[in-house]
Amino acid sequence: MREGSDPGSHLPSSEPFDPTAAGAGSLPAAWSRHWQRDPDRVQLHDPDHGWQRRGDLDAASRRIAGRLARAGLAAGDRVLISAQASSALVVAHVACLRLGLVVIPTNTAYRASELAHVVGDARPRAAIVDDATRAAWLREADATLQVLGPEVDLPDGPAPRLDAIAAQAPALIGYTSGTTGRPKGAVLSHANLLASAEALRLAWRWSDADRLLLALPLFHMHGLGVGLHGTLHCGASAVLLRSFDPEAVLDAAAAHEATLFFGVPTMYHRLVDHPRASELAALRLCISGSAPLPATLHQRFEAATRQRVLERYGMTETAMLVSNPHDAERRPGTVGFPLPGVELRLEGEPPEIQVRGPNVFSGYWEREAANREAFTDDGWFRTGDLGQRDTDGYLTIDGRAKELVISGGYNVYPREVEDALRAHPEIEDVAVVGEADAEWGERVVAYLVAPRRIEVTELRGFVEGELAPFKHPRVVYRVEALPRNALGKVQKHRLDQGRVLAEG
Ligand code: MCA
Ligand code: AMP
Repeated sequence: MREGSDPGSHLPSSEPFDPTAAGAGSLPAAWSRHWQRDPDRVQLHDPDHGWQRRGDLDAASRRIAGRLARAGLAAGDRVLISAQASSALVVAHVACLRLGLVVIPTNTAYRASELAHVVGDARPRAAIVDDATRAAWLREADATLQVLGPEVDLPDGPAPRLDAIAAQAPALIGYTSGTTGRPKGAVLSHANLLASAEALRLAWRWSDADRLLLALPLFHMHGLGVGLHGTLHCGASAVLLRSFDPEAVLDAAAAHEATLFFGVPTMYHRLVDHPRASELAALRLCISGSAPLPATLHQRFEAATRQRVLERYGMTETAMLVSNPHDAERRPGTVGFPLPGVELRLEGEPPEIQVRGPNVFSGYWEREAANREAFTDDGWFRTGDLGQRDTDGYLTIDGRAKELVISGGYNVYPREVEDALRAHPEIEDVAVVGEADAEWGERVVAYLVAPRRIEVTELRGFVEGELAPFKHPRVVYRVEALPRNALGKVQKHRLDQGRVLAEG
């Protein structure tokens, strides 16, 4: 640890944290200050279109906002966006926020029924998608929905009023945490997202000289709220990759002299053994999150690349919460200290992590009962994660009170998978859990009671129309019965103790 530094504060000695530092109120109002100050600096690179300058993003998003406004969309309307990373997608996203529209980022792997759930719940007026099949599914879900491509191919309109939305207005609805079967929408305001971006700017010493290698999808908080919004907030630049491929990451890092890489642990697992891994030594900072980074992988990665990965912890509902320090020891197996503005407490037995701060969302979209459960009476958000702090104050996440499997950084809600499997005529009883896996962190496993052996391929075929492939069970155990307590509730911690009749 550097002498005199306080690893828990995260702050550079000269700068205090002010959640309203971005000042201008909304995300795009804060970003546009950079666009106006120096429009010629490059901002985003995508493999098809090359570099886009700040001024290009300003002008292109202004034009798309004009089209959306002419098509009748107005502040507060929801727009579902589901597309692979590209500069067109970024322009469309920024245009929506500039008009005060509320973006619903949606996984491109979703199937018809998953999309129909989001459409039915959030009632978007428009959707922006990059694939004809998903476009058709969306039209089936709501015939009145305006379904557009990422280029928003509509007639231009008169210049609308931009960047005028209030800080407290909603910016995103992120679908997550389906303990009741289907995901619910976490509503994040511009102020929530600005507070988080400002905390990260300070804590990670993120400056306009940084260049992020962004191989994460732009439909989750990690790629979108941290990677893209952070880049725009700091006036920095980013290189977008359509998908994650270690070779492409290494090539892009070298070609564009990247300084930052953000990834989920599965990405670090795939990079660490690559023969060119040592090239990553040229980066300024590597950050991991969305799932636990095993301490052994942290150490192997350092040996291969000389990078001490900085692990951090966040949630869709809160954006980023806790981070290892930039200047002091980055302790493997821990997530570090609360970020500037975030208050954290450990409550109950086993201790649950509860949080408060300007980054924390105000509630789920139209879910009063869920909101009462999500917050304590004195206003703290229950994360559902279990944790403890070591004697130096570093937080470790050592379990989950909520039922959740995290596979490759994607959340899978066992209840949703169980509901889909239960529709199978021969499945009498089913329980879905996560099993440790070196590459994915956890993999989805189903325990079935059925009159015959059902192979995993058959099971996957059965849920194909209902569930995105990353939610499919990868292993199936046929068992005599599921262990239940006196109240009839399945005891998931005892599932692996029963007699297995077949495995597939
Ligand atoms: C892909 N597959 C997966 C996953 N991803 N299976 C299980 N879990 C996954 N995460 C399967 C596909 O279904 C397919 O299998 C096969 O892998 C190859 O698909 P492909 O798309 O080529 O996979 P990939 O490109 O290798 O994807 C791996 C990945 C990706 C790059 C690690 O999963 C990924 O981008 N993960 C990041 C997710 C993320 O951004 N999470 C942030 C959430 P088959 O052919 O058999 O169907 S935000 C969050 O958690 C909070 C706020 C936070 O703290 O950040
Ligand atoms: P999501 O609902 O996709 O926002 O996922 C949030 C969840 O991811 C958290 O509640 C944690 O369970 C998990 N998570 C995020 N970052 C980490 C991390 N660094 N270590 C362990 N779990 C994490």
